[in-house]
Parts: sequence; C-alpha cells; structure tokens
Amino acid sequence: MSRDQYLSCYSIFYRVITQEKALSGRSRNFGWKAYYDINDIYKYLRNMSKTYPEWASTVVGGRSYEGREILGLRIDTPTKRGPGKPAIFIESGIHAREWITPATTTYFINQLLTSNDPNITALRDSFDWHIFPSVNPDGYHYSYYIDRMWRKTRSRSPNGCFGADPNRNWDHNWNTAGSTSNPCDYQTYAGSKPFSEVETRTLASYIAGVENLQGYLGFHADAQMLLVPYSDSKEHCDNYDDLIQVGKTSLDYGYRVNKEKYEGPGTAAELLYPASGGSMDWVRQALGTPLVYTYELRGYYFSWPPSRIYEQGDEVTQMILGLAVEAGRLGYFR
Ligand code: 0X9
Ligand code: ZN
Repeated sequence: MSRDQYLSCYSIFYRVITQEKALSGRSRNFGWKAYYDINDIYKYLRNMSKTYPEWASTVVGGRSYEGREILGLRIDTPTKRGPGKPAIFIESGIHAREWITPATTTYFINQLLTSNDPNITALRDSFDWHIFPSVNPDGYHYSYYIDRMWRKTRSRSPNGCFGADPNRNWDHNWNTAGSTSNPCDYQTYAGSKPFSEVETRTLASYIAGVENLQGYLGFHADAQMLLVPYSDSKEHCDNYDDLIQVGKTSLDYGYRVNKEKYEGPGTAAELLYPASGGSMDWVRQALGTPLVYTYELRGYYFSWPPSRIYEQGDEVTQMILGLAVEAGRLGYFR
C-alpha cells in the first residue's frame, strides 16, 4: 500500500470510528443510529422483556471474568406449535471489537418483536429464540471505553497479560490451528486450556441445556462471508450439502436487501483460514446441532458507520428468514 493509499484509508477509518458513539445519535432512548455500551444493551433487553412479557424474557447464558452476566433474550411466543418448538440460538459479540454484531442482533430482536410483516411474525412464532447480543461483555466494555480494537476476554494471565480469544477457547481440537499459546498475543491466544474462560465455559453449559436446539448462528465481522463447520480442517460434516443449500438461500435473501454479495457458504478452512476451538465447531460436534453457521458481516477494520446499522440489520433479518425458510423446505424443524 502506498503512503497516499494508507492515509486515505486511515482517514476514512478515523472518520468512521469517531462517529460511532456520536451523542447526536445516542439519544436517551435505545436505537440503531449509534453504538450503545453494554449497560444500555442490557437495559434494552430488560425493557423488551417488560414490554412483551408474554413473548420475551431475559435469560442468563453465563457470566464473565469481571462478574457481568451474559444476558440474552428468549423469545418464545405462545402461538403456533405450542411447547417444544425448535430452538435457534444467536451468538453475537464473541469478538469485542466487532460492534456491528451486537447492534444487528438487537436490531433483529426489534424486528421480531415489532414487525408486522407476516414473514417476520411467522419467523418469530415458529421458533424458541435464545438471542445473546454480547457473549463477551467485558471485552465489549473494554473496546467501547478503552481500546477500540480489543478482541479477547479480559481474564488476567499469571504473566500479567490480559484476555484469551473466546473463539479459540472451546473444547474442539483446542489450540491446534490458527491459535497461539502466548497469553500476550493481542488476537488469538487460545487460553490456558479448553474452556479456561468463564464466558465460554458457562455459555457452553447454557447452550447444552437448550431443548430441541436446531440452529446455532454466530455473528462476526468483517469478512463478509458465510461459514459452515468445521473450521480447523477441510472436513465436511454429514449434512454439508444441506448446509450449503440453506446457506445459499440465506445469502440470496440478504442480497435482495442491499445487493451485497457475501462469499460462501463454505468452511472457514477453505474460505478464510483454519482455526480451532471455535464455538460453531464445538456446538456442531459436541451437541450435534444440525444447522450451524458463522456469519461474517461487513465492515472496515471491524468498524461500520452507525448511520448505516439498519442496512446490515435488514440484511441479517432477511438472511435469518431465508435460512429458516429453506431449512424448513428441506424438512428440518419437523
Ligand atoms: O477468526 C475468527 O474467529 C473469525 N474471524 S474474525 O475475523 N471475526 O475473527 C472466523 C470464525 C470462523 N469460525 C471458527 N474459526 N470457528
Ligand atoms: Zn470475530
């Protein structure tokens, strides 16, 4: 990259990150024109459970090193199939700096709870949703107030360095690919052992307790692609062809919104880089959940203009709808 290219890239990036918390957008009421901190996000979830008590309740998916809850919203309306609906779990914000993922996830919650579009109300009523906008709340808080590019958790290693990569810490071929044993690595420290991080350990036990879990969707930024298991090898899982077909329809639905093309679907090892110890792979292998995906949303250096959150919010809503429709057509959820 030439110096001029570098400077122009940097100035775009600088403009984007200085707008993120703009007070003009971050009004007293929660919304999607600015990025909100973890307390505001949690307040929003609690408000939604109070506003829609028949449909939604807050759930605690685990806890963090600094003592925060991993707070989510369970949306399980009393309509349609009655008890025992297929469950879908949404994981966002495992990487602290990927701010667009908690934002689009609360956007999606808002769509489920307030949209009058019959496709969206049917989507809401057909599943038992377990939605977690920020599964790494300490990291998000640290990224929000101290170091915008923070990715990891905030646990302290004996040598004084902080954090492990929570998407390298799950007990699936732990620390064998795309990870490091160096606790001071800024990005991909796998942790001292599988599930060394309280966040991944407690969340895994919550996920394992979700009845009839049929879908697990993890949201990241910013590679703009759709990934399927497994991530540490080129191995394909037994319903790989279904995963690809469902993933394609999901991307088609998303494409109609903003004409944005995502790469994939395919495995991380084939499309991105091999990485072990990820949540998606653990869920697929340990729990046998049939529909497991990682969505890499759009962005520039993990940032996205707050004035355009709704763009990716609408895209993600349609992608999830497309996924549910196509998987239903293939006979899942019966
Ligand atoms: O490296 C990652 O964890 C993800 N990319 S990111 O730039 N958002 O950090 C890719 C995740 C792919 N899935 C797994 N490795 N399990
Ligand atoms: Zn990520």
